[in-house]
Amino acid sequence: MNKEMINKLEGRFEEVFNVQSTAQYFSPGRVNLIGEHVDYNGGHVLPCAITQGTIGLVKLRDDKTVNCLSENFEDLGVISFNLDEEIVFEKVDNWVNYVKGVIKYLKEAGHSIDQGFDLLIFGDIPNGAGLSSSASLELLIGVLLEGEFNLDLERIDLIKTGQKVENEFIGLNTGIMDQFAIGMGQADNAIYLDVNTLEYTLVPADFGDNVILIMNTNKRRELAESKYNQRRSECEAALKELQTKLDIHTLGDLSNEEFDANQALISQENLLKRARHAVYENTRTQQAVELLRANQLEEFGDLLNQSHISLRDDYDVTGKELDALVQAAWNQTGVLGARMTGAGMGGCAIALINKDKVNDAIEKIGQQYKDLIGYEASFYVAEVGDGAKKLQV
Ligand code: GAF
Repeated sequence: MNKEMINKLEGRFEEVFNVQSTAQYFSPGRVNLIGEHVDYNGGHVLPCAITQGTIGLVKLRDDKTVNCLSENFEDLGVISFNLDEEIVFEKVDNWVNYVKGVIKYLKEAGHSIDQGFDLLIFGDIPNGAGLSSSASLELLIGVLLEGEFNLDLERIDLIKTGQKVENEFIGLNTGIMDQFAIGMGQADNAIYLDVNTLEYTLVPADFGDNVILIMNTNKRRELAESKYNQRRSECEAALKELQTKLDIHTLGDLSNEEFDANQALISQENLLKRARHAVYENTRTQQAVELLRANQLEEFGDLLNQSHISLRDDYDVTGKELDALVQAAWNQTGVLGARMTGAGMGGCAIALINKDKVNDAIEKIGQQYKDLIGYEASFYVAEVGDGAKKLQV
C-alpha cells in the first residue's frame, strides 16, 4: 500500500466523516504455499503473509456509534451500528459483519470497547479470491481495537477471535491457518504451523532465482461456503470410521502407509478420497518444508504439482478455471510447480517460476486461459510481508 494511496484515503476519510483520521492499521492477505484443506484435519500448513492486504483508517467518536465505509464496496455507503445495542449478524451489513463479530467476541471475552468510531477501509487483495480477504479484515479490526482501546491481548487471542467470527458469526467452519498466517506473518518468511499444537517455525521464503506468481482465475466463487463445510463434514465422517479401529485424534496423526493399510475401514469412496487427500497433503507439507530449507526447489515444485492433482482428483475443489490456469502454468518453461491456493472452487493459484521468465509466462498463461475459459486471468508477483500491525504515520 503506497503513500499516495494512503494520502488519498486520508482525504476521503475527511470528506466522508468531516474529521481527520488519527491512526492507520494494516493487515495482509496470505498465500498458502502447501498444506491445503489440512488445517481442520489436524496437520501441517505452510502459508505466508503477503504485502497486499487491507488498510483501515480510524478516529474514535464521543458516542457509541460505529460508522463503517469500504472503498471496495462504495455502493453500500456508510453502514452503522451502535455499541449499546445487541450485536447481531445482518446479511445486508455485508463486510461490516466481520467488524461486528470481532467487537462482539472481544467484548464477550471481557475487553472494554465502549466508544464508537469512524472507520474507512480499503483492500488491494481481490475479495473472495482465495487470498483470505476475510481473515485480513478480521485481524485488521482486531489490531485496530487492540491499539485504539489499549486492550490487553496476546496475538493468539486475536487469531482465535478471528476464527471464531468466521465459524460462529459468519458460519463458515474454517480452520485457523489464515488468521494465524496473517496474525503471525513476518516479512520474507513462511510460517510452518502444526495446527494440533499451534507451534510454528519461520521458514525463509527464499526461492533463489524464482518468485511466487499469484494467478487469479477471476471466477466468482459460487456455493463455495456449502462445499467447504461439506468437505469438512466428509473428513470428520471418514475419521470416525478410522477411529473404530485406530487410536487417532485427527487425520493428521496418520502416515500415508498407516492410512493405506487401514483405508478399508472407510465405507464410501468419496470419503476415502477426501481423507486420503488430507493425510497425503499433510505428509507432502512436511516434506516440502525440508526441501525448501535445503533449497531443493525442483523437488519442492513437484510437491506443489502433486498437491494440485490431489485437490483436483481426491478433494474435488479445483474446478475448470483453476485447472486451466494451473495446466497453462505447467506448460511454461521456467515453472517449477503450480497449484491452487486457499479454499479453491475459483480464486487463485500460485506458480513457482524463474524470475526472468515471469513476463513471458504471464502473457502465455493469460492467453491460454482466455482461449479456454473466455475471460481474463490476473497476475501479481507475491512479496512476503509482515503480519497485521499499526502503521507509523
Ligand atoms: C480457507 C480456510 F479459511 C482455511 O482455514 C483453510 O482451510 C483453507 O481454506 C484451505 O486450506 O482459506
